[in-house]
Amino acid sequence: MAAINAVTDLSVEDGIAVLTLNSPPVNALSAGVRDGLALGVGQALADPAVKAVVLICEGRTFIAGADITEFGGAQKGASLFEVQTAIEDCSKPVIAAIHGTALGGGLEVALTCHYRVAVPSAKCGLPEVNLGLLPGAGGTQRLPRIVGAQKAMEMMTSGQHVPAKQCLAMGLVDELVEEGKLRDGALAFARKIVAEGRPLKRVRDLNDKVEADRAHPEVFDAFRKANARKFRGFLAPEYNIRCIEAAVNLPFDEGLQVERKLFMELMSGYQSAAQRYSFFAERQAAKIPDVPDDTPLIPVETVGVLGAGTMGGGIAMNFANAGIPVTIVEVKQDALDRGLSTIRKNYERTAQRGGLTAEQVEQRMSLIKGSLDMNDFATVDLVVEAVFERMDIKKDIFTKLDAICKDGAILATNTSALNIDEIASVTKRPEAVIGLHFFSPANVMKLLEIVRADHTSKPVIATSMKLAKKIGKIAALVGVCPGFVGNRILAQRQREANKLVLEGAMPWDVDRVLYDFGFPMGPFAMSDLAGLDIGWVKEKSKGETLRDVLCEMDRRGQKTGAGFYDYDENRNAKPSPVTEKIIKDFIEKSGANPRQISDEEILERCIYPMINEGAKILEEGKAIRASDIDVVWQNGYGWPVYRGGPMWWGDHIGLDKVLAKMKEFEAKMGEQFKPSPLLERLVAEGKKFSDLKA
Ligand code: TC6
Repeated sequence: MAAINAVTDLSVEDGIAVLTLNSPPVNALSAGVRDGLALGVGQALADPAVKAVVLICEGRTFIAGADITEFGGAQKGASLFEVQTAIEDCSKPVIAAIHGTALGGGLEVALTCHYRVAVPSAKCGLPEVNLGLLPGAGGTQRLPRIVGAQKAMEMMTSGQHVPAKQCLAMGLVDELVEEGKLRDGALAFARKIVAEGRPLKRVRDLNDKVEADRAHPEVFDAFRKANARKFRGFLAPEYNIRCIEAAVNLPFDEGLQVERKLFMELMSGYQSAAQRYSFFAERQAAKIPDVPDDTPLIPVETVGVLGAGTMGGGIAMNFANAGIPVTIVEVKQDALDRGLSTIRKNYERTAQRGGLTAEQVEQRMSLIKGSLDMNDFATVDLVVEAVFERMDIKKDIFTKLDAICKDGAILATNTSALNIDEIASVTKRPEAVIGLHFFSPANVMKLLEIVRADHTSKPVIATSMKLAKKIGKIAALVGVCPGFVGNRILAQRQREANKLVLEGAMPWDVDRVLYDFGFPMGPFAMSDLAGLDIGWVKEKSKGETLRDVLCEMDRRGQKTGAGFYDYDENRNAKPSPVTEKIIKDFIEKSGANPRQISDEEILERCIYPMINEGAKILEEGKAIRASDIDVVWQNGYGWPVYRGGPMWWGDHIGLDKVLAKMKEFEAKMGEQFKPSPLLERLVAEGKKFSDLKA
């Protein structure tokens, strides 16, 4: 084998050249990889002994895409376009041999090869949409030529990774080869096509599919309409669709020009910058500066969950989904039965939608065991407590868990607000106590706030972070403070939303502004959905708040057909004249003058205090980095992905602007708008949150 450069080798076996890439971790198309590919194909072409070329990768995957870290920098080495032209125009067949994932630019390179073979476990996809982009290396023009416009739209607007078997059925892959024997299989395939004298198959020349699609222009608008809700606010899905329309309606080279123009527009916009940032933010969040990668892990083979309510049940499902047996303990049989039956119903609903087979439902249920006896936690490796949010109850439970659980077991609480140091203080092993704050519905929501208490040990933190990944969560490590990171910031937004309503804005005005910003719903619609009476006690209610009055009138949200909004039988919300009158009475009683509040003020009042609170959290060391706060808000609170997160958004709009407004609000409305010293300092130094080191 001869080295072409540091990341590429070329060897020739029986007339077949094997061009091997080895650029960990994911063989992304860095300058070195592009150079290696261009040179390697050139050498193979020049060697008269070579009859065909196999392109294969070492390590965990085929090329997983362009090197995202290079985006925005000056182009070095061969361009991707040059590489693709060298492959596509090569007069000897080039075969892509795929394992792991062929994604983005990786699949686009494979699409310029004349044939593609893959192992059954491989997957192919064009996930650029998730980075706010489109496949800008001909993918938008080549993919529809193989799979047709409809399938191309589905793949490119979802970014899904399509399993090799389906790729074979669609013609995206020409042959599957035996798992673990990719090299031999690809070489055999290459020999076969040489022996058969098969012609070079250039995807750009295939026109049957796009010509057939040209007769059905209606598919594009139908697709847009069917996905309008999902695509709301995002630019990239629409741009991907426009490129596919171009593939169908224009000659290949003109389609490429449309692709280039739209790609550049997306690449220079803020949405893609935010989405690329988010990609790295999620991965960064897994890294804890003082908990090194080689920190010993505690094996977690069995889990206990205390509480079979909505939260406990959802938490248990996460572990069962990952094949980890769970024991759920409840106090009363009927509560346990109800909890287990809700879990079963959830699984069955997924099965009805085609997400699970009946057998898988039974398999998961068989991993969940119900019990009324906490002593059944004696052998588990981790217990997650998910009961009432009351300190006395939690302390009692942790005293018992400490006595029951084996040495080395992790004792976790799902509290969303209580002081975990105080909970840990009742045990003889505070180092084993940690917060695992799941979000409701816990089997669906991706975020896991992992809360490190004063004495939590490094192995317990490292194990929790690893376990989060295993159960499909995105974890952020935070510190103990009221509401931790997510709810602490939420409280700022909620306070301002409530105040705005008492100054003259209507709940639906506030909701509309936040919805238009990109949140799935505003705070008042959210309260109606969750139920206004959560934490409300009838006997103690004195009609002092808007919520008190609404609850006293039995307007408790969607479930009672009315809350802040009125609801029809299909739960469609309408602004409520009743609520409006209550609000007006409230304002009148307070002696205030209602005023017209602009959408701009609503947005700034809701968002800027969140950014400011994030700065305080950073200052206090309750989050490791600004991007961790953004990970929390994107994955747990519906912050629009294309706006990065509150901290990224602050950087984007300018911290000086945020600071100036906070000062203006502070002067008019007081203390709660006091800018954090960190915000002041960053502005004084001309810096951003992203300049802060973890
Ligand atoms: C594109 O191709 C556009 C083309 C148009 C051209 C004009 N670049 O996710 P993991 C790093 S756009 C640079 O933990 P997994 C990642 O940051 C691209 N780095 O692993 C991490 O680094 P760390 C289209 C990348 O096994 C490490 O690799 N492609 C890239 O759970 C491991 O990553 C995509 O969007 C990259 N492209 O999942 C694919 N990809 O260890 C994006 C990964 O220092 N990648 N890294 O933290 C993925 O979806 C996943 O990484 C995966 C592997 C499925 C490939």
